[in-house]
Amino acid sequence: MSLKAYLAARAAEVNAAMDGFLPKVKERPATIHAAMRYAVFAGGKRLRPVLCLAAAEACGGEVSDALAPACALELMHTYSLVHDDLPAMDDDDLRRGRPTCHKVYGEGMAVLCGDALLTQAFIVLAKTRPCKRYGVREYIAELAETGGSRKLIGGQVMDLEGEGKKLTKRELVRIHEAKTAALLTTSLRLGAMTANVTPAKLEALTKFGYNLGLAFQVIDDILDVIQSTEVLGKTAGKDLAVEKATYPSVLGLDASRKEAARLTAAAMTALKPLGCKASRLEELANYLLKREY
Ligand code: GRG
Repeated sequence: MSLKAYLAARAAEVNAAMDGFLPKVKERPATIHAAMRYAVFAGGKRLRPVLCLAAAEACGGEVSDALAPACALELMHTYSLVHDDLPAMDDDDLRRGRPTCHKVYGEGMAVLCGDALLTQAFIVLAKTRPCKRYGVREYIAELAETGGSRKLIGGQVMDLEGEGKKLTKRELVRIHEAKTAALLTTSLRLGAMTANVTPAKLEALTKFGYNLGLAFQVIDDILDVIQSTEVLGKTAGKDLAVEKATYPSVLGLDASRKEAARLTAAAMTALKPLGCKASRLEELANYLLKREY
């Protein structure tokens, strides 16, 4: 199957599962369920769930066993986008090509929508089938640690506190290790765990996720500079406009491109212990690097 077909097929499986995992709009109170569905079914790339499913497959597991964690990851990711777009945070009007959640449902409802999506992530994750090495306790601990104040929220704190300041490369990397790389790494880890992965292979996927996650962020920052709002589905040039520290602003555009390529190569090297079963993950990493061009 081509990568394009693979991405479309896995995204469709995730969307169908997500539909089943989310409360229906007619369930009361209807507004919050409509807002949750608005945020989730807005056409995201489903990158985290796809990485989760691909990692399960690379470790000899079944896609069906990894669907619950895959959806939980997308729910946590979507919550972070809804809250990040709020006026008190990044203050954005456009996300995934549509008005942001608070623009449609109001700020109070968007706060609650993010809270509900985060809570729903754990309801869904708790449905994951335990295997020999990993039980529901391990799955929950993995995602909770990633969503907490040491990772996702910690990264957002460093981001907020860095606003208007000139950051060093080290400080910038620290933010994105916590924000972007942590959730991508956990996506791979959770998928692999459903396949009863060995500790050695889990470690290899952790290194892969770290490098892939940072490469993804470098490219995201480059795209913010070189692409249009229409293509991005979010406000282009926003980082520059609010004087936010980004890879291009700290390293320059050329050095950022080289950094993305270096990180992608490091990600590929990390995959070696998984052998040829990791070819889909390699393809995904290359695809993410090339989305710039
Ligand atoms: C806890 C509020 C809060 C925030 C945590 C992750 C995060 C920090 C904020 C989200 C906004 C942001 C700029 C994150 C960086 C990672 C990133 C590039 C997200 C966009 O991911 P894509 O491109 O989006 O996969 P789609 O829409 O395709 O799912």
